[in-house]
Amino acid sequence: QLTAPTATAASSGAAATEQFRARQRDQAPVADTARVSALAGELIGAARDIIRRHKVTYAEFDALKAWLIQVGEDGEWPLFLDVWIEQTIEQVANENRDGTKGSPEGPYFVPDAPRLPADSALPMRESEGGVPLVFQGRVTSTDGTPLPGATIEMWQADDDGVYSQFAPGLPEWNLRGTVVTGDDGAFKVRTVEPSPYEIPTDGSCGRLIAAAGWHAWRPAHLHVRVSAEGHQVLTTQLYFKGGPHIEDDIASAVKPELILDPTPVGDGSSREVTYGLVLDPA
Ligand code: MBD
Ligand code: FE
Repeated sequence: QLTAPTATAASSGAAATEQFRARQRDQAPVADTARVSALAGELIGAARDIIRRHKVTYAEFDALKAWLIQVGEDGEWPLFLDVWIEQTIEQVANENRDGTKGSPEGPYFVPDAPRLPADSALPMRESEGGVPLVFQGRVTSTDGTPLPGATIEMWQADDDGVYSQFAPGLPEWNLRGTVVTGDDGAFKVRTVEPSPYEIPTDGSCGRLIAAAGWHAWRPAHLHVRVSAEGHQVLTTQLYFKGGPHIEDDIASAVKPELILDPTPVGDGSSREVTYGLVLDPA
């Protein structure tokens, strides 16, 4: 196990904010005036209701202002929104799909990870920590048709619970890759089991968690973003049966269908799991 310098809230937040901005830059506005008025109006109305119901004081209003300002300064808006809000956006976006269930993308996706053949290891360090894991299966359409040439973009935390490009001292593409499925839609990826993820305790999200007396943890998870011609992109996460915080994810994103139950291989020092990824036609 390698020891990396720890990620500060401000450094991982700045990287997440920059990643988001880079991908958002060319997006057209999505809402018309009437919809902006309805959404912003109801949001403001909901805040006013909370103030009345709880008799929010000036001291609390000022604490909120100071906190909101600091979230931006820490670059933690992507983290805050993806931890507490994205699960509901995902539910609404995917409510009519029949394929594999979705789960939030989160703040740590980076496009264009190295392309890898169907039977591959994710890029990792020579002495990468964590239990070695073989993650294998097939990408199919909802009617069962195998999807060769599909891409599975994978990213995950390492054994220290941190993501490359968002924590210092890691190779750029560590535990990130774009796996291309074979003729029969099959893939077989060698990686390591990630550790649970802790929201940085030294930033604004951490201060909220401490002030509210919550815990800061997400259960261990693998991220996948699966694309194939003629199909809707699937963004989801796969979790590990029985792992810490599988029942009390701070991001409320675990679904029973997304829980892996890997079996020990050989002397039990590594594990493997087979899981099918099913895409809805476009
Ligand atoms: C993560 O690693 C993550 O996957 C989500 C959804 C939110 C915060 C951190
Ligand atoms: Fe994550």
